[in-house]
Amino acid sequence: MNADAKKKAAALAALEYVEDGMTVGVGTGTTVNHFIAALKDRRNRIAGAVSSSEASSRLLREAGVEVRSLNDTGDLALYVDGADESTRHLALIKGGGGALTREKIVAAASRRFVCIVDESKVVDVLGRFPLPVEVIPMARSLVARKLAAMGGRPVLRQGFKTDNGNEILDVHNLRITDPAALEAEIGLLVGVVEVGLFARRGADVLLVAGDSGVQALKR
Ligand code: A5P
Repeated sequence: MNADAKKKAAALAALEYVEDGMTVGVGTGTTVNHFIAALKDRRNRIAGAVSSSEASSRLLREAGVEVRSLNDTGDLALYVDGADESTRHLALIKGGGGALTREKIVAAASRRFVCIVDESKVVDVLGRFPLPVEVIPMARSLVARKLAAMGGRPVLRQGFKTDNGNEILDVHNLRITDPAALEAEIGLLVGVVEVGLFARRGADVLLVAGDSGVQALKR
């Protein structure tokens, strides 16, 4: 099975968590795009979706799924999203697609976070994937210096603006042995909007697709 087929298998396995009448939190990325495509057949059985990005909103609307505002829905029963890396303890790096802030908001508002990945994303220690940090543009250099002082090598994502009009620093060379502590430390830097570590509120279920099928890891 190639990587995309594994992503699709993980996405289809997440359908099991979708119940009739739900408003589903929907993430961003190539794995979630398979989930959105599969939601098309369920569009008349769910109340709609809260989306974590303009890109996913567009795809949801094309699939006939109503995109709702989180301010109107209140808490969500379910959030489905991918990740760039996950530990077996379900701490994640996200934000490769730049949607980390809205993703973290939807995750915080959801009672169950089902994360869908292919097996290549599961790691022992987070940090091989550069850690995305969304910053207010005027604070970019200030935050970059602080991240460098923490031992990282921040690189500005060239030509990229988030849906919130901000910039992304991708931080290389981190070996993240305490994800919750680093999430808190970076989150407190002035000028940081969000950091793509999802450890304090990690996934509740990790659906990992490999050659032999989809395995569910639970928190
Ligand atoms: C988007 O900002 C990210 O958090 C994605 O969820 C993550 O990058 C996974 O993307 P893929 O499913 O495309 O690998």
